[in-house]
Amino acid sequence: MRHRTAAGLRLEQAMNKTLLPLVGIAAFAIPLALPAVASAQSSSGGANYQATLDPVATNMVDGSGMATVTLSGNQATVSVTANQLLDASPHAQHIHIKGAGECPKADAAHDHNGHKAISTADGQPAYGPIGTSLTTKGDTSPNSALAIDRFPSTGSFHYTRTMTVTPDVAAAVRANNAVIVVHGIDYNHNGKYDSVLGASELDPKLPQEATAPAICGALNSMPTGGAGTGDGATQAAAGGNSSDLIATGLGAAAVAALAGTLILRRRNAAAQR
Ligand SMILES: [Cu+2]
Repeated sequence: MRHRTAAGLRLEQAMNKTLLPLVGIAAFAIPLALPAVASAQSSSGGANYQATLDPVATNMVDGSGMATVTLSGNQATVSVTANQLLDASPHAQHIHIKGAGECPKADAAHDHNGHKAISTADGQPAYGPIGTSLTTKGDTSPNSALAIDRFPSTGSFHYTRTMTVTPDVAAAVRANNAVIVVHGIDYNHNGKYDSVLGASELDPKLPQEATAPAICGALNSMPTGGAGTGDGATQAAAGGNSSDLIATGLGAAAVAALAGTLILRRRNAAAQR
């Protein structure tokens, strides 16, 4: 019988850790009154940026949304409102930077399993790689790009979170070169992520629909004292609706299955590091 190596032990510990999010997802089925995601805080003194989130061309999205960022130093309060995306399905969302600072146009589409669509990779020349993962809790780095158990999982949601972003993300926002992208589409409108577009290039175990960009908008600075986003009233309203983030137990099993494959992917990714 072999002794456990230190590396083997670490892997075991890592695997145990990755099981925990599944427990959390099971809890989604229970309508808990969770505290608001956003803590009450004043955003006075920060610079405001706003993006209108429009459907990504060719991806058969009916939804829409709005995002605001209030930036003070490297502290960002990010709010995302999304409407009419695929319900009961996780929607990864990020601040993308270092691209062209815009959303992909129809000519970015490629053939995916016989259908013209824009995958996350197809959109990268336009919006660039991930700078910040807009998770509901925990890590916000690109490592959490597909941390599906920590993203909104309803078709319509209000998200607000204050986080510290990296200096390059803060710089990109100030340079109007940052883009908000919410992912997860239902290309064939059958009510679920499936393989109509084949597999995601981010992870062949995931359907392309789960990771393709759904709505997108470039952040642009707003005049000080402009539309009034990011003020106390808006914050409170967004926080009050934050139960949308964890609302609905519908499809919890599907989410758990998806999260399982994502966890596998993360485990594999970790093993490759
Ligand atoms: Cu993204």
